[in-house]
Amino acid sequence: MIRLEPYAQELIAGAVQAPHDVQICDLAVAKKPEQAFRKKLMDYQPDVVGFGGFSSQFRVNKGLAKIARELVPKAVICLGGIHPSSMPTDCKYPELFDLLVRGDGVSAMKEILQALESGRALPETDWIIPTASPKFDELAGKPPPAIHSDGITTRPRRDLVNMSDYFCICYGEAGQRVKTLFPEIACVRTSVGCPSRCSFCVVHFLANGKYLQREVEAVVEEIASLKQDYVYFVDDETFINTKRMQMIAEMLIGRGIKKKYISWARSDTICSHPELFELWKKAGLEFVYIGFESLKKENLSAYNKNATPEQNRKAREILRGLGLNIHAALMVNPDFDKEDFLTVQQAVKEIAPAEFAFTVLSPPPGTKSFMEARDTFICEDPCYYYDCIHTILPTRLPLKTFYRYFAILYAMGAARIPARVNKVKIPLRDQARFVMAGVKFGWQLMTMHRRYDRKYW
Ligand code: B12
Ligand code: SF4
Repeated sequence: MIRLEPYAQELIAGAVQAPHDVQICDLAVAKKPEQAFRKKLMDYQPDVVGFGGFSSQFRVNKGLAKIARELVPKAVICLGGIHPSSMPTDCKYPELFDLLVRGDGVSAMKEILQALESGRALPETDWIIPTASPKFDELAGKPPPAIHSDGITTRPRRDLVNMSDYFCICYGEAGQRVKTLFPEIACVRTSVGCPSRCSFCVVHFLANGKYLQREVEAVVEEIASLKQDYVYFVDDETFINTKRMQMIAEMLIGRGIKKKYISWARSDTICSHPELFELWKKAGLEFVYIGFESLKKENLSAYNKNATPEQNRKAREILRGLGLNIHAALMVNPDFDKEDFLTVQQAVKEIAPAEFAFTVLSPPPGTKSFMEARDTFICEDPCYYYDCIHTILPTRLPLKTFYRYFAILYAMGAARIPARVNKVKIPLRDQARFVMAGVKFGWQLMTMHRRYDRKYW
């Protein structure tokens, strides 16, 4: 239950300079998305239409591109973001998209606009690929080019969206009364890429194995300019360079910038640098997201997590000791039997209080493991189902039983959120909103098996 601004689109909009203009249409916040999209196209009559989003949103993007072809037939239509970056050959629809952008969209958009402005043919580079190109089929399994520095230095155009549409969950501190459980939030990116190689993660493929860091001054400047009190770091893994993170915290404290921060961190980093998290607590860090994945050694080794159950437990102790809220990400393997689910239940009890997220281990689209598992998928459109909640691999337990156990985990997690355990006072309307969303999600999980062929139930 967190909704973040369309940061990628805001950055790409930053590439559009006068005399051109740009608008963002975030359909995630529209009440009637298709109608909103049609209206935007008719009113604005764009020359270029760009789509982005998760792999699971590609099917929706195809439908929207069809609408764009009908309503603005002369517009150049391009598709960027995670899906064409990881699975370009899946996006070969010349009737819908003119161009694919793999990797950085900021520098790509600059090139596309320059070409259109000067009447040149649409560009064809390593990262801008016309869907009609004969070279298209050679892209299978190839990572996108590493992100260009433009993609990390450009200022996002937050003025093009309504920032009050975006929020996080804030659980406050023990005994505190909070004004809202869902404060407004802004995103800030400080780096791209991650040197770790967790087997289920596509980040190193997307970043082409590189790790790019933004100037600390620029990061602090962007944070200082924000109207929002909360900041979510949309890095792949924020605390990789601990010296740099120390500098950022010191600059924030030195400049008296008072914000609250949400960030991902690895448990081994927390264990080896507890003093850094103490410093960040002073700078305003409130919530740490950790990919614990499991408290079992063999699972962590299988995921190539490069962290141990002991480090996971110690990291939890350190953060609790500092009074920081924890978001604990735990992984469920399609191969799990009843006993394995009970082990995860045990981990939930041990880690609590925390906000819990459970994901189903699924090979990421575009990677070698995805291609290798292709014949075993239990759904026709695995990319559409790739949200780490739907399984794309066969489960050992019948699907109905699998998702019953999965739903139990979420119910156990919801009963152990920091706000409940710390007795934080939350406005009644926010409590109701939280409970309603939980009930809706629980129902979706309990009926999840119905989205698959009956033979798997
Ligand atoms: C922050 C983040 C989130 C945020 C949401 C971000 C948002 N605004 O919606 C939260 C925490 C909510 C989240 C949730 C999930 N996430 Co997430 N998330 C990320 C993360 C770490 C960074 C994304 C980001 O904002 N980056 C900063 C922006 C600026 O970079 P960017 O998106 O890459 O955009 C650049 C280019 O791709 C390109 N580009 C992007 N769009 C477009 C469009 C056009 C037209 C053009 C030309 C170019 C272009 O230009 C941009 C600038 O250079 C990525 C990791 C990653 N490396 O992508 C995972 C990632 C995107 N998430 C992923 C997943 C699976 C999920 C979840 C399904 C997981 C889950 N079950 O909880 C959910 C789904 C939520 C949903 N909406 O359905 C996967 C997606 C894989 C895939 N193939 O779809 C990733 C890649 C992580 C991973 N380890 O695999 N996520
Ligand atoms: S540490 Fe996080 S971002 Fe890095 S590879 Fe592992 S899961 Fe991906």
